[in-house]
Amino acid sequence: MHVHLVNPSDASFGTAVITPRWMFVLASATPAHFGDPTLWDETLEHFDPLRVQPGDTVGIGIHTGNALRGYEVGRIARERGAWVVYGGIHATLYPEESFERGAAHAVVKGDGDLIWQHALRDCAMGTPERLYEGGRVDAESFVSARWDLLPKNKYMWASVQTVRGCAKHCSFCSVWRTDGQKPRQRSSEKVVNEIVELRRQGFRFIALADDNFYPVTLTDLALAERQNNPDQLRKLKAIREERFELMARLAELPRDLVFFTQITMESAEDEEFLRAMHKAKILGALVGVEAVTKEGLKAVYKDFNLSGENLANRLKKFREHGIHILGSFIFGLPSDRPDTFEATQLMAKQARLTFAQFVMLTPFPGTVDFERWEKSQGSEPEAVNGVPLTRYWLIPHENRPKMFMPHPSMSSEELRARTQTVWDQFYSWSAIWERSRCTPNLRARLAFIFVSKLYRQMYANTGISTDSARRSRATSWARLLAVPCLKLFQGKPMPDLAMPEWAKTATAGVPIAAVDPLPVLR
Ligand code: B12
Ligand code: SF4
Repeated sequence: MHVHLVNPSDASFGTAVITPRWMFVLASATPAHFGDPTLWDETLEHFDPLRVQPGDTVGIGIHTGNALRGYEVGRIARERGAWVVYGGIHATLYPEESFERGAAHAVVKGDGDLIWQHALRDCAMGTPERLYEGGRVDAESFVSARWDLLPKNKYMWASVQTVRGCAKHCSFCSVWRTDGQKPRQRSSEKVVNEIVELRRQGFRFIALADDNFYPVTLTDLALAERQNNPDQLRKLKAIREERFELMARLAELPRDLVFFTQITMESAEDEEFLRAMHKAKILGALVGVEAVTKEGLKAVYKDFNLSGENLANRLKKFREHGIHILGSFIFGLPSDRPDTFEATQLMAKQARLTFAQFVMLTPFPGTVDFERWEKSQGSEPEAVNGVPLTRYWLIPHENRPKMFMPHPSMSSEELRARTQTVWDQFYSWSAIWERSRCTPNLRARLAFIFVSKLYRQMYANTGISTDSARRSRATSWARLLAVPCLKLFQGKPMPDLAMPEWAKTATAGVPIAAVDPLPVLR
């Protein structure tokens, strides 16, 4: 039985920005006797059904945005006689859909690290179960990725996870419900092992695919102290210490590495943490700013963010410590008014954000927003092509509405057009040129300009544009831009880079095929 893993995508760019980590983790979780799985990342090229033989297993990872294409791949694979297994956040939330729409034989819910080998064993025996509960795996059992299976010269950034889970509870986000509110931190040995392996291959830029890199805030510590709760305080301090230990170890790695993570804004008040981040070469972070007004923040349960002048000052703190921010903003909140768009654009400028994304409020399954919205649609929601709006991800892209939650004063088209204008303003040539001053040399400046344009093409035009001609033009542009970007991000491979002495003893980086925790299954 041969194993195939498919990361579905409608648009293939030939080159991708970030490695889809789950594929390389599941490849590692595939027992050795099945051989190396074939990896199909459709953001690079489409899955070729002719390579699938009867009796093979095809594992498909879906999030809400690519579920429809994933189901198509599943149906094709089943027609070829393969066992079809789904996993990923969307399959976890809607397992039945994979059977109804995607011709699934089985669905894995939750983390695939440990359960995947059971599913494969059962497929090989011709008796897959319907559902496998992967649950939330302990941090020590997270499987390290198989970077030896990476296709050459295809990805700009690799992705390594350091922590899963987030203690917050934002209304538009499912992470705290699916990954849990308790941070599960990987050991620094395992993280560093993966990074060394990637740097050997020539990767200089690595995204830390974390839910929230700052799991314990100064406020959390102060609260535990005020509540006179020594147990809690000790636990929180231990988590914080582990973060510092990881950052100290990242700091020892080659100087040309650059890391990027996702973090909450509260970290900006923690100067010790910011200094450690900079030393660790974590030079970029996505910060969910979401809204620039108090009302907007309240609406998304993100009151821990600041608004107004304080917001700009806090965000500037990152820049003062040499950390570049990709600010993420949401448009379409009930409190938004026509002047919110301009105010947001100005704030992004004032706060010296290096990059920004402006997304339209989307009710993602598994979130508080989704539940509220689904309820508000009643038992007979409006339908498009026979698909209820509350299952919008099943509506083909060309007919799928761009906004789902009606705004009290602006039409969907007005919101979309205003959002597009903000993207256009933030990523105009003159604005990019101005921001590119932050780079140290000409090569870096060029990289900055290319990446800014690429980011805009990939996310703004393909994401929020309703017009299919514009979408396909944007895809062609993104394809063209991606090639020079890739070259600018690559470093010279360092095949002889040594693993730090302290990390050598760990089994990190060794695929599960070699350290199978359940050898009895072989
Ligand atoms: C890093 C990250 C990104 C990065 C990198 C994405 C990439 N190409 O890898 C960036 C910043 C680019 C990004 C962008 C976006 N992201 Co994102 N991202 C994440 C994050 C934080 C971690 C993903 C990750 O790599 N995890 C590590 C791997 C190992 O874990 P995993 O993917 O969960 O896989 C495990 C299991 O799910 C399972 N599994 C997965 N697939 C399969 C398949 C099979 C067959 C099996 C058996 C098991 C299995 O096993 C794996 C190992 O345990 C997640 C949050 C999260 N906790 O999932 C959000 C998340 C996936 N993103 C999300 C969203 C919404 C987006 C955006 C749409 C945001 C936006 N508005 O622009 C874009 C979409 C981009 C795209 N088209 O993919 C949502 C998805 C919600 C949903 N219901 O679909 C999440 C869950 C966060 C959230 N806010 O709720 N993202
Ligand atoms: S949006 Fe960020 S801070 Fe909020 S719950 Fe999700 S991961 Fe945590």
